[in-house]
Amino acid sequence: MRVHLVNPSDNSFGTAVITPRWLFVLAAATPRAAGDPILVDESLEQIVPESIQPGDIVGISVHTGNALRGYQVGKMARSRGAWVIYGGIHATLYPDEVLELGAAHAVVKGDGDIAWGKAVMDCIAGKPDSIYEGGRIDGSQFLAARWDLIPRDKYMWASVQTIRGCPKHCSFCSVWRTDGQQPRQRQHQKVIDEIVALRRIGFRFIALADDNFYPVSLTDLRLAREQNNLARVEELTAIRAERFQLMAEMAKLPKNMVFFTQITMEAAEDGEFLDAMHKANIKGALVGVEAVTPEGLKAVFKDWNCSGDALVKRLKTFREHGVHVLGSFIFGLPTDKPSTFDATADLALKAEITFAQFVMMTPFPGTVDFARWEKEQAKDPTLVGGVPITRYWLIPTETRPKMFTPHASMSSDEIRERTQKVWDRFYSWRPIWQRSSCTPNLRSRIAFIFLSKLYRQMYAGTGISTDSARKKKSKRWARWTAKQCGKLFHAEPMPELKAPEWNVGVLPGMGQAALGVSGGAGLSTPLVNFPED
Ligand code: B12
Ligand code: SF4
Repeated sequence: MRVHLVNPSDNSFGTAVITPRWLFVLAAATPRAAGDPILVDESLEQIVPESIQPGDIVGISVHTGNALRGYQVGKMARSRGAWVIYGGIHATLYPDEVLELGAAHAVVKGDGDIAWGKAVMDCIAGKPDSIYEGGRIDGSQFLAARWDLIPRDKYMWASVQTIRGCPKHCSFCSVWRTDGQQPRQRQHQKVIDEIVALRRIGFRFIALADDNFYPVSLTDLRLAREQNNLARVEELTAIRAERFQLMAEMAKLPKNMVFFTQITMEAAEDGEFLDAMHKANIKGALVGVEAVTPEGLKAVFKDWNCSGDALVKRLKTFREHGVHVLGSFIFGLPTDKPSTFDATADLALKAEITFAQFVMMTPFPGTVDFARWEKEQAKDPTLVGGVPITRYWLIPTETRPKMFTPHASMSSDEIRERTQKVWDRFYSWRPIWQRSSCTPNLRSRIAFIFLSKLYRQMYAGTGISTDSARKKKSKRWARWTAKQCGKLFHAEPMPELKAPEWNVGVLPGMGQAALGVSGGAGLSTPLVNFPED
């Protein structure tokens, strides 16, 4: 009996940009009795059906975008006599759909770190439950990934998680509903140990797979103080102290490491935090700009973001503190007009952000937008090939509409074409060349240019923002570019790199607040500074 973990994808490029972290975390959660799992990431290569034998256990992760491919894999595995178990955000939101359409024996809802082990042992005993409640485990229980199982040459960036959950409540996002609004932080010692393990095997680029790296804003703290809510002030201060402790330890890691995370724009108010990020080698962050007008921001419950010139200033602040921005913009909001597209491109260029993504409004399950849309659709459902449009992920990609929610004044094609033009403008050679001047030498400049073009092409390949005619060509191009980029991202392994010696006696079972209140600093022996290489 073997355990297989499969990350489904219709698009295989042979090389991937970021490791799907869940694969390596679930590998760590796999009971020893089941042996080392076989990891299959279909964004590299498709699964070989003959590798599945009767009695094997197949774990499949599905988010909404890859659910249909996931169900194909599940049906194939079950027909070959395997136990089939699903997990991931989509399975958490639609367990019944997965059981029905994905040929599942079982579904793990929520976090898999603990529940997966039980599901595997139940399969070995021949009696799995149909639902396992993984829940939202505490940050101290997050497992470190099994990086010893990674095919090193296939990925450019590894991924390490430092925090889950987000206190905000944007209307297009499901994170605050599924992962909760209470930030769940991992102790910095565990994060650092994992980073050291990755640097040892030759990863120096690491994405922090966090929902929001800045969970406590200065405004949150001020409000708690004004309300004289001492318990809240203490809790927020503790979370913040732990963030600073993590960044202080990251700053002691080898200087050639590069980290990237996701953060809210509020962080621009907090120069101290941005400086700590810079020192920690967190060189870039995805910032959800979403819209450039006050009406657009209101429409997505994000009116705490800035617009116009104030927005340009905020985005520039990141850069002034040494943190590059990947700005994320949404098109197709009810408030968008034809002029919004050019205005957005102008702003992205004026704000001198390093990368940008322009996504079309997609109602993801579990979001406020989706609930509203589903309610509207219930009155007079739109069907595509017999499938309700509110279950768009079940429509084959060839016939799946590119936009689901009609816009009052623009057709879907118009929005798509205009979005495409914004991508083309932002990623044309001249602005890329200008932006590449932020790099320290020619080699990095070339890497930057390749990465910019790859980023643009990979998005085109996913169908999020392009027409099908460009898709085939861009897929070939992306495959080739990905291979070249892969080489640029390789670093010499550092097997001799020492992990710090933590005073681990106090770690297990420690609550987040307790950890931070004690300052965090007292827990660890200081890390030795590594020489710059
Ligand atoms: C980091 C991240 C990214 C990164 C890296 C992606 C990568 N290759 O890893 C980047 C920035 C590239 C990215 C891109 C996108 N992302 Co993203 N991303 C995340 C984020 C913040 C963390 C994911 C992560 O690695 N977490 C750490 C791992 C360990 O946790 P996990 O995946 O949840 O797995 C745990 C459980 O779910 C469970 N589990 C998972 N799989 C399985 C399988 C089995 C068998 C079992 C038992 C359990 C189990 O156990 C795991 C351990 O507890 C999530 C938010 C979130 N909280 O999930 C969004 C999220 C997954 N992304 C989302 C979206 C929409 C996207 C994009 C489409 C954005 C866009 N508009 O272009 C693209 C699509 C990329 C793609 N094609 O896959 C949505 C998905 C919504 C949905 N319903 O599907 C999320 C949930 C965020 C949101 N706003 O709602 N993303
Ligand atoms: S979009 Fe970002 S800030 Fe908004 S709820 Fe989701 S994770 Fe939080």
